[in-house]
Amino acid sequence: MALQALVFDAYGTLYDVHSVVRRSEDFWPGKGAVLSQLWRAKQLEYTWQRSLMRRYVPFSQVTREALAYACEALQLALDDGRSHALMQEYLRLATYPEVPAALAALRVRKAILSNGSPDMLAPLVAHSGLALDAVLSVDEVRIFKPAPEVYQLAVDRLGVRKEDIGFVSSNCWDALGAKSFGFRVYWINRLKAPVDALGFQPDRIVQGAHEVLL
Ligand code: LAC
Repeated sequence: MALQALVFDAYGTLYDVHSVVRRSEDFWPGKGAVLSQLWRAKQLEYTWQRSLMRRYVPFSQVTREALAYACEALQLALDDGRSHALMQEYLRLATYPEVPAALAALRVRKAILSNGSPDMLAPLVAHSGLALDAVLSVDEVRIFKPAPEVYQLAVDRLGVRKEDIGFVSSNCWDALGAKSFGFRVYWINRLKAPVDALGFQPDRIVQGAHEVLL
């Protein structure tokens, strides 16, 4: 029953991608929340489309291109300066409030496994001060979650059997991708959403990182 390692998704799970709203509001008052939602939705869509097309590019490029799309769709004027400023926000996203203490209290090996590219993850993790044993990026396998190759990367790099890894994500599609692969899965359901209809169920549904392993 005891898990040998916990592997966390980054964006949306440990780090709040909607931290970008405040900076967006400076540029386009009243539009920050809608921009943030569309930006995130397109960012994820592009990862899935690129994975199916076998046209991997790093998440930093995906994120920048999704921002450009979202601004065009919402008719918000984006120049290089604003694009750069918003991309910089991604390097210092806030952690969800319970995350730092929750991770510190978990006495097991902890890693991040993220779609994020190393150029985004390294400054983000450093800025947040979270203590992790490994930060793993899909960049090594050049395909995005929920491709099984990505979850296998955690098995290979941590040297732990998949049955002994607990995977934690707030993104239901990611949680179920991890379950399909064979991890023991905690879905952090902060928004009280229904489970995606993909033929799998998370092992545990929790409200925040502080409920993992309880
Ligand atoms: C990640 C995305 C899925 O961090 O949020 O991998």
